[in-house]
Amino acid sequence: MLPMPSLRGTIEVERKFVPLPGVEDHLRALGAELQYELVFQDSYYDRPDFRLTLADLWLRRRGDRWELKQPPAWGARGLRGASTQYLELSRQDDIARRVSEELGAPSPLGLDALGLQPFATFVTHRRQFQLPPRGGAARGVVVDLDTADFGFAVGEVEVLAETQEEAQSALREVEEICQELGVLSDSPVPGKMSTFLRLNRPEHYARLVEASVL
Ligand code: V4E
Repeated sequence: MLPMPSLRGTIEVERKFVPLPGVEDHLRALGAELQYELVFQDSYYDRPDFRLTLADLWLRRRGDRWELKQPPAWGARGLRGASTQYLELSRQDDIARRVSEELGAPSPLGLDALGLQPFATFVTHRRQFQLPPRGGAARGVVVDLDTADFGFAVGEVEVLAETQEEAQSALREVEEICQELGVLSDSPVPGKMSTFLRLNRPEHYARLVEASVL
């Protein structure tokens, strides 16, 4: 595995689950509190040959900001069984640099000049819960309950980490919370994006499954 160049971001360690009725009561019983309720639109972008997503790079526009998720180290995958870890970049200059590099374009090129096209747009209604920090951890665990406008609901347990070492303990914490919530499934639970692609972009979906990205 190659060392990670200096991209500034946070590692999001997460596990998706199927939100069954009563999940909010269960969360509150574990001490979780509703932090906010929010509606937002995401548009995901790629080249027509799916070059970014085939490299497990997820570029989206949320509101007026670009965001990018990529595996935390070059050459790694963002998956560990049913849990995932991705480096989230939110600095607009880092995102343009990383995407330009992946596309072999001279850097820094603006994202508007890279021939990118939106391949998925959907609106999410999110209820975000926060669990208190445990065992001396600096950050609490966040649980998102999402409903997308194409009729799909998913839950996510997530912990943010700054380093790979922190990400390892975050993985354990995420799995522990899923266990306590009774939602620890052995196999990965599909998220909004993979469901959107399966329903609306079957060719793109098939390419990503074939390449073991989804
Ligand atoms: C990383 C990724 C995709 C991008 C969407 O990421 P996700 O965290 O599912 O979206 P969302 O809206 O919850 O973002 P947040 O607000 O938490 O930042 S689409 C596919 N992947 C990779 C991936 C994968 N291969 N398998 C699983 C189970 N999840 C994600």
